[in-house]
Amino acid sequence: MTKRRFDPRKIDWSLYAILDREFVGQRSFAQLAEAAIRGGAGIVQLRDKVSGGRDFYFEALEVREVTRNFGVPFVVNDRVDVALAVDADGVHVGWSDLPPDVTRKLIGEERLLGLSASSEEEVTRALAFAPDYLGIGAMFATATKPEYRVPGPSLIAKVRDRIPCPVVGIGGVTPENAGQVVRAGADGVAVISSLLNSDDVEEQARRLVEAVQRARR
Ligand code: TZP
Ligand code: MG
Repeated sequence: MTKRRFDPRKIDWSLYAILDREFVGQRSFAQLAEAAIRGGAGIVQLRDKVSGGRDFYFEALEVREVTRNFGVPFVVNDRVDVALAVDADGVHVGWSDLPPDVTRKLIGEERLLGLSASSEEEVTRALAFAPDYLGIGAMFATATKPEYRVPGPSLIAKVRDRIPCPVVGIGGVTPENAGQVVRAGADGVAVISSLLNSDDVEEQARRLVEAVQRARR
């Protein structure tokens, strides 16, 4: 594990901020990344399901600069090529992206590999690839990914003991329900809409972080 630039055990997983293209509006990626980090996000992901490689690359460069200035790890969703092009600190792949072992081969040992799971079977499948962290969801029904299964926080409670890496709960998480996710055994929460739909992303990040930390005590 010490081969990674960012040791997964030392990352603050409380709030894993996901900057999704479709929620940016008139704001810039750089502005949102900075607000999320100032509010306490310990890791930042860029997610773009609509742009082509060119726009995705320039967005990633923008986020890359901010995360580097703050010393916070930066993960690119889906796209290994974009991650390598901007020298991101990690890649998150799902089950319709490049296979995890192929992704690992391409990104090397110094970058983080994140995987998704939405069932006990997917947890087992993911663990075979020794991911640096797991995103488990959906915790709650969410319009951001409406077709996704909703196993809820109880899935985390069921599988936590056999997962050796950090776990973040994802899907429909808000400051109001984040505590349930942490009490089920998650190290933190990964959030898009509750964070980016706010006019004050920094303050909303703070609310999410506080909810997570309160639940840990
Ligand atoms: N993966 C599982 S649920 C989800 C993703 C990307 C959507 C998370 O977005 P939101 O808006 O925080 O529910
Ligand atoms: Mg994906």
